[in-house]
Amino acid sequence: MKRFITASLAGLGTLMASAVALAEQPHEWGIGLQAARSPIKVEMEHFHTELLWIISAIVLLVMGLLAYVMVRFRAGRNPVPSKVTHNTLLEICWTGIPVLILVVIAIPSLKLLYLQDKQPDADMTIKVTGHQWYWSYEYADAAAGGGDADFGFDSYLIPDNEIDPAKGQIRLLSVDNEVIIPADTKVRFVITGADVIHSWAIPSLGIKMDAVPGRLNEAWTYVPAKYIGETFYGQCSEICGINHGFMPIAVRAVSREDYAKWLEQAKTKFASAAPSEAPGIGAVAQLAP
Ligand SMILES: [Cu+2]
Repeated sequence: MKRFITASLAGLGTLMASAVALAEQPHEWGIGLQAARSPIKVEMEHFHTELLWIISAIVLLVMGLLAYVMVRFRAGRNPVPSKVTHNTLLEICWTGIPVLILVVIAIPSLKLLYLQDKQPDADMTIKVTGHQWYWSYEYADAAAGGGDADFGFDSYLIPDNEIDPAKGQIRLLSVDNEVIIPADTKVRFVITGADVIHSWAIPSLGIKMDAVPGRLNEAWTYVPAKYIGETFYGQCSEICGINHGFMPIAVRAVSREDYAKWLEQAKTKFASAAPSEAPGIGAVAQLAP
């Protein structure tokens, strides 16, 4: 028993340590939501907690009623059952109250959906394209606050045998080219697919948006300055083929100054490496009679 407690405490210690160090990525034994790093995710957490209270209250009420009925109206205690089948007031209540609960849930839910949906005054836009099996990113009006910087790059998983934990790289989550965004900036993402449907999802930013060929979906984020230097990890969240599990997403927030510096380097570094054409669409066109 003593050993068990010691082991549990040690486990808890590691768990808490890892929860601090790895807040913006999945970690072992994690059961809660990933730590919020954007205003949308903060709202999502609130909504989640609110729903949890409502659900718990309903479960307790129904369980209590069932227990009461089973004890109070069992055959031994209630040998002659009542023949009543209708009760107008009761029926109005058990229809009306659930409707009210649904309305109470629907209002914040819709507010949150519209908050996520569009960001009309975004400072910059990044186009995200899902491919089998990697992501490509295009910085169109990438200079925050105006300016022009047209370039793009592909972002691939770092294979297991090249992962370097000393550099903070994480198996199945780290990529060769991270998406760099400035903190304290409204960043709009327009998301599409080149071949099949993928989904661009980053739990800590509260983003999960389908990448559908022939369609531009939208998402946005705003990372407060206190999270500068953090990397937010995500994975493709729509089964898209054999390597669906091997096209992770890594977004890093940097200061506006560092972003400007990175932008200068990136413009030359990625100038020659234009993002790949959509191979899926080309292949289909060739197959057509
Ligand atoms: Cu995918």
